[in-house]
Amino acid sequence: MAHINGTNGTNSNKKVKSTSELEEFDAIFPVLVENLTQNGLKDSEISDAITWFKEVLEYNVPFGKKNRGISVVTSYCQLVQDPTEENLTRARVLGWCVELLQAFFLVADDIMDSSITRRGQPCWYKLNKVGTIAINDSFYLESAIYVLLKKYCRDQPYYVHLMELFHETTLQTVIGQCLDLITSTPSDGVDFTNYTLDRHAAIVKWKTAFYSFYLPVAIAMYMAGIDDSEAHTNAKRILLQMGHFFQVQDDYLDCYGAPEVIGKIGTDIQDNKCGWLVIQALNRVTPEQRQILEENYARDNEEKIEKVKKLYRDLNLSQVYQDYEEKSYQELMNLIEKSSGNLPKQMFIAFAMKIYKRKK
Ligand code: GPP
Ligand code: MG
Ligand code: MG
Ligand code: MG
Repeated sequence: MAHINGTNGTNSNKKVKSTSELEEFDAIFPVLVENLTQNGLKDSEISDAITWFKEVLEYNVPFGKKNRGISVVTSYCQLVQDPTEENLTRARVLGWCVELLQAFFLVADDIMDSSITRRGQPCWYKLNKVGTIAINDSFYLESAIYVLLKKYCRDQPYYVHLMELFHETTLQTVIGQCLDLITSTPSDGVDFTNYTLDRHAAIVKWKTAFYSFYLPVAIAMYMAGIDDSEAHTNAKRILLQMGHFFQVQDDYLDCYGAPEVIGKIGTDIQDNKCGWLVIQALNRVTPEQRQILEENYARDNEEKIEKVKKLYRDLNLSQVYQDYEEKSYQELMNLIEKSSGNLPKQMFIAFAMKIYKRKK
């Protein structure tokens, strides 16, 4: 896929270039931490809690790839010629709001998935001093979004759009997480009946695609004054398809990614997840191989996990994935060509460039 390498996907005439944007973006994080904590730290009644929250923010928010957050800024710059410094700062703050939403989800998701590491460090709930306090901390991370939204955007005409968008996106993600969890929690033993591509498509659309792909671009569109439903429907169609591919890739990397590169240790096999790999396996197994899956999937036991991975190797799922990635890229480019309407194709292509052929 040489054609998708060698370009940063941004328009060089625009004010923001992706290389320096990460630095600009990172530079305002300490300012936001200061905003979120300065008043509370001065109030002796609650200062212990706010000191704790400062650590929650610093441990859980800034160490990801930040593709979602930065996409708010790069998309905004694709939609608006010569943005003012003030609006660029606003776009960066809103990008950090998306990163706060992501941190809220991840802190909670790691508890639900019994995960061990995240972004190259122990999951927050795994720290001795944290444990189930992490549940409360995830609520704090969510609340912080609305503090920043109010502080930076309450006078803007799109304030209510953004507030509704964050609320709706949170509900969509909670629905997706519920589908993910109840599909992987059978009432009686391992039961692959519901492990279909249709169920998988529903899980990934709701738990990942809305918040990871539609949300950042929709924020940029509202900031740019684009609020007509046709434009949002077009953008959503493209971005949900991108999000679908992204979560297939996340499922693939859960098994095939190197933990030191992806920053997390996969848990999908022992967690009985309705992931893309097990569905591909189920579609290819002989009756004997299906029995191996039934006896070894969903068990928190290294030898059993290894047997599932060996079966995936025997079925050559790695190649199945490479073929899927190539095909999915072509389909996405066709969809962008066909469905962008009045929106700049480059805005979508730039986002796609960040995820295809990623290793982490
Ligand atoms: C990714 O699933 C989905 C989320 C992080 C959304 C969580 C939603 C909540 C309402 C808490 P995943 O478990 O495959 O992600 P990862 O592989 O990063 O753990
Ligand atoms: Mg998880
Ligand atoms: Mg999960
Ligand atoms: Mg995963």
